[in-house]
Amino acid sequence: MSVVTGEKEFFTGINQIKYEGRESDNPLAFRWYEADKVVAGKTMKEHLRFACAYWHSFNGNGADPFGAATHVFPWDVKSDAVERAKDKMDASFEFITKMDLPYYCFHDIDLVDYTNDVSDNEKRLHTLVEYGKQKQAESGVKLLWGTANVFSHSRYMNGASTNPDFHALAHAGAQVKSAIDATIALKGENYVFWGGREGYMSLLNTDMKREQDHLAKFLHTAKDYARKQGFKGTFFIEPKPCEPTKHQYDYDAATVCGFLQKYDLLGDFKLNLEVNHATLAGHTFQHELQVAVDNGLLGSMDANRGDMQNGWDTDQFPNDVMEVAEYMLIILQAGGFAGGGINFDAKIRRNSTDPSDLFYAHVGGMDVFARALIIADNILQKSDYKKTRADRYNSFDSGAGREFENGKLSLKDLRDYAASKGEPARTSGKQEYLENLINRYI
Ligand code: XLS
Ligand code: NI
Ligand code: NI
Repeated sequence: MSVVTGEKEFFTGINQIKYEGRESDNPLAFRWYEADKVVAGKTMKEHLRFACAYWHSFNGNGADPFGAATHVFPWDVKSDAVERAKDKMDASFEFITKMDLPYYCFHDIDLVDYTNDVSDNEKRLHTLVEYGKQKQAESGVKLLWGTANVFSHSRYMNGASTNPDFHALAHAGAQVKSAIDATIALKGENYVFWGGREGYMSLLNTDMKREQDHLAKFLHTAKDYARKQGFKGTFFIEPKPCEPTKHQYDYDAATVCGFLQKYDLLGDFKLNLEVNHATLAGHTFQHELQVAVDNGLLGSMDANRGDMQNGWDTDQFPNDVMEVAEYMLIILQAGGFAGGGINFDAKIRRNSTDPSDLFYAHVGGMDVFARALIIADNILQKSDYKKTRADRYNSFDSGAGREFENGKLSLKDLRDYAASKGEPARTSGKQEYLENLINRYI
């Protein structure tokens, strides 16, 4: 990959970020992420498949419900929307290539501002897609996934595909159609549905069954269109329990697995799991990963972290080595992502106002995952972690336990076994032992 700048360089004074190793004290260098280093049979780049989230990095301006923008972007000055969008794309490819990120992800309206004119929006997006093709060709950067933002516009205040007004649903269809077209044109490897408004604020005014039927019908309609256009990638559903709705239908991994099965969407759809969404649902991210793996649905992940002391989607950059090591243990044992990667759906803080802050954030996130990959690989290769867990179940490996697993024992057989064997021995779950084992490999 080579650094790609447009006519103007936006992140002046910051060069290509390189691997300098553990001893480096350069804050703009990797200490762990070495793209071509082979770990567990693949390079770090192939395992981790990092992506930059266009919306947080190049649109998110630091505004919050209590205050105006604090991030003033030099690419956001021209008055013409398309020219402004091209500057933003120049800045984004400059950043992505300087960071050595192999992928990016976007919503339709991240690339270029939309108006209320459907045909004009299609034209605008098409222009940026053509520009993006050139940028991708020059840099080698690829599109991990595209999506449509069908939650910000006021017409979606009652939902997009679950809106009680069919007219609003049709607008969501128009946006998803052109976002799918853009994703295909840019050789996007996957397409994401995050249903931010697909849920309810009050059950008093909501026909939940009808809305969920509409959501499923909409997903089928979109999938059929994309397949007809030749899209070969995977569709991902991104679960989140709430925010902005009180209750989002794609609540968590287990809920979405049931939904996909009920509505006959397995086969085309997998999961894009996000750390901060798991914690909002009252789960660890490890739990969400394991649910997806156990159902054969681990597609991709949005990397970030929440805040222990508050309860919303703060989307901070990941930095906890022990926790991320536990994610990587699950991901490695599962054989990696099905088509997806690690998208930094994370934003720098409102008061992080230096251009270098975006670099520090990604350096930290990439390093913590690279380090976690090495730790997880060491644990799997060198320790008795897997054996300790498997041994807990060894009473099912032979004899009556095995017969039970094979469906050969009746309830009466269980009773007779219990009666003849007396009390079971107490067997330790060894939780503290395993917790210490992770720390030992850090
Ligand atoms: C919001 C979601 C969103 C999706 C893409 O909470 O994480 O950013 O990833 O629409
Ligand atoms: Ni996300
Ligand atoms: Ni999120």
